[in-house]
Amino acid sequence: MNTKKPAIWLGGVIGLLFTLPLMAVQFVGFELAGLPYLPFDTFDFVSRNLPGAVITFGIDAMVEVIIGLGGGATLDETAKLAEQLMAQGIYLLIGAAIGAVMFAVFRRRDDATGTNTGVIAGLVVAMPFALIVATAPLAPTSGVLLAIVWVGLLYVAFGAALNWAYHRLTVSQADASSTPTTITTTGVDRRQFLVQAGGATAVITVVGAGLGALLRAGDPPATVPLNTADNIDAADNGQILTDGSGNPLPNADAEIMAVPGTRQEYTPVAEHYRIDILSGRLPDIPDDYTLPITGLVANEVRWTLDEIRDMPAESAFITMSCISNRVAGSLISTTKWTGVPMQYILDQIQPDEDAVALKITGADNFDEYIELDLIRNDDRIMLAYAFDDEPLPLRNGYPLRVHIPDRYGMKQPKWIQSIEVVDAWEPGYWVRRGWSRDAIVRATSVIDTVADQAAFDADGQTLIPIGGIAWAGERGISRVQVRVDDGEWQDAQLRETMSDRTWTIWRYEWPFSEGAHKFEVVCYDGAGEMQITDNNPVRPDGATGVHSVRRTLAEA
Ligand SMILES: Nc1nc2c(c(=O)[nH]1)N[C@H]1C(S)=C(S)[C@@H](COP(=O)(O)O)O[C@H]1N2
Ligand SMILES: [Mo]
Repeated sequence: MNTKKPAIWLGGVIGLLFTLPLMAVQFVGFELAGLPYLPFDTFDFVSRNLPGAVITFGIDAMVEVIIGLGGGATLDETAKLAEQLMAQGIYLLIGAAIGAVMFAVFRRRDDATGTNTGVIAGLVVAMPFALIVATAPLAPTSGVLLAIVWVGLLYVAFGAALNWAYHRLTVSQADASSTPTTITTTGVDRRQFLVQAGGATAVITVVGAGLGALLRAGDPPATVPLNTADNIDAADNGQILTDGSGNPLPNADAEIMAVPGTRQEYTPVAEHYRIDILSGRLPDIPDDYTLPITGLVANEVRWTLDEIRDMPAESAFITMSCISNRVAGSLISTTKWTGVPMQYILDQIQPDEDAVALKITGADNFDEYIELDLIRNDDRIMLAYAFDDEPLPLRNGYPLRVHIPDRYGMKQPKWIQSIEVVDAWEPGYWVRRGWSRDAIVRATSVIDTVADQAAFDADGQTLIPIGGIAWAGERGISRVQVRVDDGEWQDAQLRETMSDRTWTIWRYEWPFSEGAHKFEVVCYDGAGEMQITDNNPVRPDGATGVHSVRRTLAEA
């Protein structure tokens, strides 16, 4: 008998198609039993092992697309979404590639019974995924063994399904002289089969994704908003004036007020930006968490959280930014941090003579090194356990994280699992991927609002308040200037800051004129140095450039 074997590209189509329900089933297992969701694990694996630039480029491109589509989410939510979409897209493409390769194999090993080839192919494909699961920075909550068995079963089913499809797609050539012995279909049946397979796939995918989403909806929210409407004082232009415990913020009665529409000077904790290397899941921190500090020390310790909370504590109002924050981006936030000074920790553990740095490792295997000399020279560096007087939210690093003034977030490890005292500084997670070695923050200024709705009359002219933030890390802000339509730079008024480690809220009252306008802002740090006005991308040292806003304004 003469049969026409299905083309390899058909394997790609079927592989892609069948990967959808495979993902849906994984999603249900993920939500129900903490089994792996391979798109995220695979993506995390790839991004760990690929040069950082490739992934960053991909995510940046996705972020542009999502922002272009008009998502109202903040940039970090958008970035997470982009990451997750990319992860699933990549997994689908891998599925297509697997399908094509399997069809190529089936074409060569053309056995009539078939199923065994599919099962074996599935087992082979499962192996690299099992490796990814076994080496994932966050072990699946189901346990690694169960996870690997699950992945094996899924890919056996996948291989068998592909093999079955392969045989359904095998078309017998019109050959009157022989009786078909294999399952044969005609071209019309083939099309029908693809449509049916597509339909069945869609149903399983939708049901699975729906079920997974339902299970997820039952989870408690990751964070509870602490600053609610009752501590927002309308008289202060919608700004929060108290911390989470209801105490007035240090600058609550500052004379200069934020312009309406300026971001919250004190970020509600639930809105604090979040950036980390995990695309899917947050780490599980055990109830009986302890922090081991080991290595080149006289006193190795293993502290409970209660022991750490009983140590001499310090609180500070702190602005932190991600090095990936673009000019005017939302990856920058301010809250009150509480923790134990790292100098106190050093006193307790007594580093050896030849000790040089702390190697800090997170529950996600993120690592970062801090030189002991840096700690000895700066009593503000802290091992933090609270944001806004509450334990750190899990997304922001519960139970412990580090604060280092004047450095971007990449230097402030979250979810600290262990600290090792070592005899050499080494590049940490992001530094190894080509980002700044020291990650010193760069001065930045942003226009948050041109508040035409808050226009007012003074001395016979209409003034429109313009406002925003400026930040230069520990150097502070000495001056902010605004210019309109390439005119003269004009000094803005600076609101007193919450501390010498927070951003500065500024305001400028602009004499209104009708029409289309361009507004620009620059800042100067405490030493009088102007921010870098050239445009630099976020990578490798943090973004710079002048923020400008265009608005067309009409007489009220
Ligand atoms: N364990 C761990 N710590 C981490 C990271 C991470 O991926 N894992 N990301 C760093 C980066 S790049 C930033 S900007 C800050 C963000 O902290 P946040 O999510 O609380 O805003 O955490 C830092 N600490
Ligand atoms: Mo970051």
